[in-house]
Amino acid sequence: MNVSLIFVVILLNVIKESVLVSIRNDKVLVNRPFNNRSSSPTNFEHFRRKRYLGLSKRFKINKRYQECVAPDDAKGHCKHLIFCPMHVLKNAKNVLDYLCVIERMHVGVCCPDDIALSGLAGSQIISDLPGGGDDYDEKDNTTGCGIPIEGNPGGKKSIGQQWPWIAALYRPKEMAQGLEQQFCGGSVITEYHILTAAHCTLGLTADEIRVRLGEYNFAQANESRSVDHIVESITDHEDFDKATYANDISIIKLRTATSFNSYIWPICLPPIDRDFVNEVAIVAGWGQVYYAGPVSEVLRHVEVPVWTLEKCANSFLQRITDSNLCAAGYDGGKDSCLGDSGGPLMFQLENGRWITIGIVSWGIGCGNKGSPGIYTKVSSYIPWIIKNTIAK
Ligand code: 4AZ
Repeated sequence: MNVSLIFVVILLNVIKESVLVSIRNDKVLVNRPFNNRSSSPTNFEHFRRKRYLGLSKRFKINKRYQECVAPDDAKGHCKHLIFCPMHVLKNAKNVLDYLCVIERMHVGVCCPDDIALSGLAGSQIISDLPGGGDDYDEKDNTTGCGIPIEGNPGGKKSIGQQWPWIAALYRPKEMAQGLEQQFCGGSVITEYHILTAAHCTLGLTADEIRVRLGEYNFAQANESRSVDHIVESITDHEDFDKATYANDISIIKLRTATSFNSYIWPICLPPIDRDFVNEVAIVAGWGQVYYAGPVSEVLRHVEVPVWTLEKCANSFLQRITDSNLCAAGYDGGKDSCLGDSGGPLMFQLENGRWITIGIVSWGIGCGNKGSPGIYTKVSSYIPWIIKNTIAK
């Protein structure tokens, strides 16, 4: 072994060590529900049994915003999605024509005035929870998307309940030499829908993918209460470009609705007006623990700062657009990797709710200093997500 060979071996070990920490299991972040719910409507009797997807606590105000033209040229007002019956959208030829923006922050829908008066009616995005049971406190109306409910009564949340919106996409055993091969991640956004990356699902049919929810350790049977779901349909973004990975977003619809509990819970979609540059987000997944290394049996996560688009674009020859987010440790080592694709880049809002701001898309290697992970920016795709989930 000559001197240069020894040098190469040492260098390889240094690189390996630094990327090994790419996704670690840190302590749980402050994750307490926000309890000031003064703006919540309390006069809906059935409200307590419903969980819904929203963009922040304010989306619950059943208020008429700006005037607009609703489907069939009806006079309407912009309203939060949960307050407009979804058949209004389903009947519209082009759903996107009837979306509107509320206070520069939320995506709403132009709801006809004559049917928008009845209050909480948009049932399709209200997710029913199992009534009663260990995991669900009937009296608890302080949680919704992005705020996991506590685990066992009187007990602490287990590590498998830390990120209950994370979905694992895997190849069914019979199609993968008898082994369940997890190949991508995703996030639960409604009881039927998983948000993931188009490059994860492209070219695969529904029966070639299974979705496991509530999983933590793939190698251990009973440490969480995981549930396997059959896929009903896959909707890749129509403009996904497999050469550039532009519009790397896809929705998986489950054949049967999932039940929400302390292991399975939806994450919120982000507000559209906020840019998360310089904030610290978290990416989680079962992907490779270093570039070209083994995948992880347990769900790992790591904190990653969100880079400015300029700094990010300067790091790549490829085009980085404002529908992308870039995130990674500035010194390398903290990053997502192969197998984490499709999973969420998560951020906790000041009100305690977790939102998904990015979808793991691509990168050059993993954890290399100066080369962050590239994410699909979820806030750029809210109308597309609505069109392909609740309005479909
Ligand atoms: C991948 O190919 C991949 N370091 C995902 C994330 C990153 C690189 C590659 C980011 O799935």
